[in-house]
Amino acid sequence: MNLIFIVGTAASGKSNLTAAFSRWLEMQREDVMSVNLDPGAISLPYAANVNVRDYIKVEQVMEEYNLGPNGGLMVACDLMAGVIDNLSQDIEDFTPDICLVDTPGQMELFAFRNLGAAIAEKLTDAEKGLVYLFDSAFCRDPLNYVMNMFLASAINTRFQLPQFQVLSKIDLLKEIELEEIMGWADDVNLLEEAIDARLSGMKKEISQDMMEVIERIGLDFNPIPCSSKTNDGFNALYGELQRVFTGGEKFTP
Ligand SMILES: Nc1nc2c(ncn2[C@@H]2O[C@H](COP(=O)(O)OP(=O)(O)OP(=O)(O)O)[C@@H](O)[C@H]2O)c(=O)[nH]1
Ligand SMILES: [Mg+2]
Repeated sequence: MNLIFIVGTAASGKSNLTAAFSRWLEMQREDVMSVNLDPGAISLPYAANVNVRDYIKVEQVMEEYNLGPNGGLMVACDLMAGVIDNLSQDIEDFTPDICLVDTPGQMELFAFRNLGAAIAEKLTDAEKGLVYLFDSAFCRDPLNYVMNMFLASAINTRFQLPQFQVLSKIDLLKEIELEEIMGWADDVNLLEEAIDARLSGMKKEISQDMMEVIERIGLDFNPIPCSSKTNDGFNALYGELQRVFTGGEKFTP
């Protein structure tokens, strides 16, 4: 079994990717299941086979501890540590060949505290990977693109898993915008030129400094352009997952 965590900033398209890509994988006759690890996801665009909300619901935590939405989500995420065994058992009951794991909306709660990496380690013994979403809605601006590279690098440092980058929601981009962003991914000089031409002052300096740090971390950036509305890019994402995990074979023989 392979377990793929879907991670990204708030509203970057994690849940919709989990929904659309798992449906798409089913059509490729893969034995796929979806797991929701977001205790705050009151409605989901897919029927989760395993759901943390069977054990912890953010609205109950808010009421019980008298907290607002963010405090509630923080405590709910902390409580998740106590139900990992239940979730592991639930996943084991299904034993699919590939398992997509949707993660909490507030990425920092999951990824930048010990919780995320601990869950990733303890949830199953399966081989794991991570998809990091670059939200197209923000990536037109080179500063935001660089910030996403930085976050992706931080996630990589934290989780130490094979990591795939996806540029999400590409149906929202004009052809020319998509070409420009993919150009930045192909050739760092083009990104540096865009930073130089389109940013000024602090924004420019920060982008340049972050680029240096990102280069030092050395993560490879080839975001796969995808859309959960049109299923664009799913074939390429599937190909990359297969290349890394199965040597190019299907997950379900
Ligand atoms: N056009 C378009 N919209 C998308 C796509 N994927 C997600 N969205 C929209 O983006 C918003 C957020 O999508 P979600 O899938 O809920 O994102 P998320 O990362 O799970 O969000 P949180 O869990 O709340 O952080 C919703 O309004 C979706 O309809 C896409 O591929 N194309
Ligand atoms: Mg979500």
